[in-house]
Amino acid sequence: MKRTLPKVAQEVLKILKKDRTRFYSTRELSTYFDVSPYGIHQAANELRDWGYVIEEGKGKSYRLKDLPDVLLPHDISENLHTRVVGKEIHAYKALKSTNELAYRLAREDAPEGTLVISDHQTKGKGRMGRGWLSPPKVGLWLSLVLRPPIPPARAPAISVCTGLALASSVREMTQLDARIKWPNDCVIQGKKVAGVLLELSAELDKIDFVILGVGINVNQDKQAFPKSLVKKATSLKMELGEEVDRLKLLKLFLENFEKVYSEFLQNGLERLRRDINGLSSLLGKEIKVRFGKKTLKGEAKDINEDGGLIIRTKQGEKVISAGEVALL
Ligand code: BT5
Repeated sequence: MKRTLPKVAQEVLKILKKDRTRFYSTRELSTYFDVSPYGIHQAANELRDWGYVIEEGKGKSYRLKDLPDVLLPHDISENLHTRVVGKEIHAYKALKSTNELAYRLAREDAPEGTLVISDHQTKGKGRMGRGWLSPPKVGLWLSLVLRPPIPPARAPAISVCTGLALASSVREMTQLDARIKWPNDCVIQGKKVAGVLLELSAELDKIDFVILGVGINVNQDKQAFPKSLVKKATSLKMELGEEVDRLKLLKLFLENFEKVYSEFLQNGLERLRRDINGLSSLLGKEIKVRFGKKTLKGEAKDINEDGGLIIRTKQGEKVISAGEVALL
């Protein structure tokens, strides 16, 4: 069920957030806007229902003691410095897959930048029918509706741009050495901390919309990963040794993504390429790429205008637009 916090409760919350050490009396709260003391009482209860810890003091006064450990639309949009991304937010406690819902919303004309986010995914999707583990409260599982005016062949560039926004956001927030692993991963010391899934609705020469799915492992402990993933996957908490604020990271990512995406729409990858290559985990390394039933070996050289990987092989330079990469 889509959730929105009623307006009065949102206003009360804003005031309580200003100073979390003090109690605000009902009288004081009701002078900020035209609401009866009973309305304030109701708003406090509403906030409690959403997981905010509201303490009641003497003479019907209220203090915000703690925030809920879930991502709520009004918290996401507060001080979010974007023009388009995240202007419409659909936040859920649990969904099968944020990509799936975003796809439906896009078909119903959801605007560019619409954000779908869920605390938990019961059937998170990876590429090519694979799954994506998305346990509750420890990650960022989100999708954005995009409507880029580019031909479908250039769509992989969006995946690489997202990798740049992911790696930069993680670096900025944690100082960890997060890198872009072409085509759709963000890795730390070779372990996957985030993945990107692009789903397209397009005609031959024109994209109708792109659903950009992003999963970031934030606060999982090692036990959250099955044995098969322990060597391949990691979370920011596991790398940093402490929890990371999911809300802060989400906003940073949305802001960084918007910057990178608008630069891409204006000038393609021309100027972004240097940053992308600078943060690549593959560049200059000997790699093996599997795509379809083929395998190619060589040195990762560069990315091209469409986000394809340029590899120097014994047979000369080759470009591939998607595949699985391993270091040799
Ligand atoms: C991806 O696929 O990396 C794309 C992941 C996209 C997930 C987001 S979450 C929000 C949005 N809604 C969705 O339903 N999906 C998107 P791929 O490169 O195919 O990697 C999938 C493989 O990574 C799996 O087969 C596992 O081996 C591994 N894996 C699964 N869950 C993982 C996790 N949480 N962290 C790291 N690796 C994982």
